[in-house]
Amino acid sequence: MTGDRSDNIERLSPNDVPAVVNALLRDGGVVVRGMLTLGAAHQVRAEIAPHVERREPGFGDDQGFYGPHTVRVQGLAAKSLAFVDTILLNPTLLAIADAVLLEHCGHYWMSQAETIYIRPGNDAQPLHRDDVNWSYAARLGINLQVSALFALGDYDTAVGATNVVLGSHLEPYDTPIDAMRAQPVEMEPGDALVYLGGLAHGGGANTSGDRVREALYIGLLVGWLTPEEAVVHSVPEALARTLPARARALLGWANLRGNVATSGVEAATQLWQLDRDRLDDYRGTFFHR
Ligand SMILES: O=C(O)CCC(=O)C(=O)O
Repeated sequence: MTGDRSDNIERLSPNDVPAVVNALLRDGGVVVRGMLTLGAAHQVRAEIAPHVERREPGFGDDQGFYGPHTVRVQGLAAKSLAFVDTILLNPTLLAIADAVLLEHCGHYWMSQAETIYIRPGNDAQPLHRDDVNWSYAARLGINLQVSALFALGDYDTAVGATNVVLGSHLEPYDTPIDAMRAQPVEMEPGDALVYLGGLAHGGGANTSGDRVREALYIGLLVGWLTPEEAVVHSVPEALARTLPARARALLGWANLRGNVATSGVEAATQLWQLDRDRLDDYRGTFFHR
């Protein structure tokens, strides 16, 4: 499927998390080969397929950025248990996020997860840094978000492989992006492009004529910033009760400790609470109040 690769992005095994983190911090993005098994990629794809079929391509008025021929489905935890088991709780992804984000927060949570299925005829997306969503915080010059784009199917240049500008995460977040330095990152199904919120990137143009680029995006964000997707509203209480505690917490059904524990007081702080009850105690008084 993929031909000669002209990019120079590191391609590493999910079993060597320290090497992945090292490449991520150095280059801003890294490919983790086989981060999902092929079986898991097929399962996730199959479970979300009916939702993708029902969804119109495009996204509100902002067609240029989100793509008039791109299908984006969110609320994935309520649509696919395979998504929860193999992507949200992916042990490699969480180990990377622990290493990168816990330096700056007590907890992180999911900012957004969505399909990004780029159909033929969609132009390349403008290059951008995701951290622009949190521009005040981006000025701090710390890592706010770890994201991954999982290849569920074809991910070559003709279908719109993601363009990245390696090293751009080291520049201030509002530095103009040099498109001449962008390179497409081709992947095999099951591979993931893991990248920092400061990396300039964008979906590629789909010039294939007859193939769809099927990617699944997930972003993990420091717990003191507001997620991009209103995640907790898409996970009903009945479902939240059945999920593993870690999944519940990542989806906003748990209290957050915003700060790194630098003192006893900060360690005790509890954000995202209701009437001082613990949101993560599903046997407690929070539900059905
Ligand atoms: O589809 C891609 O490869 C990147 C998508 C992206 O960066 C976005 O939609 O913000």
